Amino acid sequence: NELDRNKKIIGEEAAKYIKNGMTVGLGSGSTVYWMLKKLGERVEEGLDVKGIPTSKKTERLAKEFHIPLLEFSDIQQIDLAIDGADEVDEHLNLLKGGGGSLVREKIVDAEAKQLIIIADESKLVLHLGTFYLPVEVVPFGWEVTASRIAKLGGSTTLRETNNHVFVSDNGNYILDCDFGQIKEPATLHEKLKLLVGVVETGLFVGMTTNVISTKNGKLIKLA
Ligand code: DER
Repeated sequence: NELDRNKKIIGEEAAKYIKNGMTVGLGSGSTVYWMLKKLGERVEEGLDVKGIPTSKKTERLAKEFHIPLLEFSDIQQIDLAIDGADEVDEHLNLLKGGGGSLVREKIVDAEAKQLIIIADESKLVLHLGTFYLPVEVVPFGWEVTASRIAKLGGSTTLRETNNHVFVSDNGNYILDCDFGQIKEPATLHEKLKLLVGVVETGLFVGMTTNVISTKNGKLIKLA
């Protein structure tokens, strides 16, 4: 369908930015899927690249597409990371975590010399916050962490999948938080990070300078 077609052209475009010899941060999500597929084809054609995955799901896909993988202990630097997003505001601040991989994504994305975000036109917003903000929390005492977040003005929902509490790749829980429109993402992120029990937030502020998206189904690039 239209959305998948947009994700495919964006993901395949992003794969072109990967140069021979690079160490690449491999993001997570359904747009990244198309980048991984195209990267796998380029590896089959002889491209020399090493990937560092941002989730177990991405690790599985990379292996399926024969993309060589590295552990953090093996790498000198991450030349480029390519990742998805749930929302992108006009300052290119991001709301991420819809797929539950925000902690490993942020660790890899923050380490990369360059971060390219691949997000179709449905993700481009004036203000972050229409999509609930995922916050990863330690399971122990998550209830009191949730009430601390509520005091900041965010109503929280413990994320579940198939009627079970969702557990991240890091063994933590995710609270999906409704803060309404987030006009000051940096401020909210900092307040949340200071709360006892909070591991990481889905606010990726000032981390990217390049977004590949679409407009009426045509590729556009935001810088
Ligand atoms: O969780 C994330 O931040 C992922 O990047 C994901 O939400 C991206 O969304 P997509 O599956 O629509 O690409």
